[in-house]
Amino acid sequence: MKVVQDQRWYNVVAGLLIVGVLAVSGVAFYLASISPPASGGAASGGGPAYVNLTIAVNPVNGLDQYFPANFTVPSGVPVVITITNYDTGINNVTGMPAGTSHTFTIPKLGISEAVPAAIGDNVPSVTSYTITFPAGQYTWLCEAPCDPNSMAAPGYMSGTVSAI
Ligand SMILES: [Cu+2]
Repeated sequence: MKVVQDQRWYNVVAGLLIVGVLAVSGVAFYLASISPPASGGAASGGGPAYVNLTIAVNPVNGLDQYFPANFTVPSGVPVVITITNYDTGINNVTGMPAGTSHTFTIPKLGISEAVPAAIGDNVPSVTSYTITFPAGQYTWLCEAPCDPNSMAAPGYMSGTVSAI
């Protein structure tokens, strides 16, 4: 009888440990997803460079935000910009496909790319675009009417790309 009780106790402890590990790894995944590298690595030999941007809700103030909004890329080589979007909101943008959530627009280069809405809660859309930047500073912005407060605050739905 006592042995059976002990076994149950061990099962409960093992279950709690598993739940704890899952919770910790879930938080770690979330933090990793909202903290991508600040810039892509410059490729040697003129190959592509890579930048990862994440659109998510700012955990402090609840605003939609690009992470990071300001970043540096190598100039004169293709830069693969991958945008992971956790926002399920759809915003109608003239000239963009249905289901567009945000845009990544660089007026100076005449570039405007659609970012599709997330597929579901915690199931992001992932979209990549390749852009070659001449050396210089470029303002980017989101043209979707996604959140007036985000759009009014630099660093949320607008920022600067420095191509060096
Ligand atoms: Cu936006």
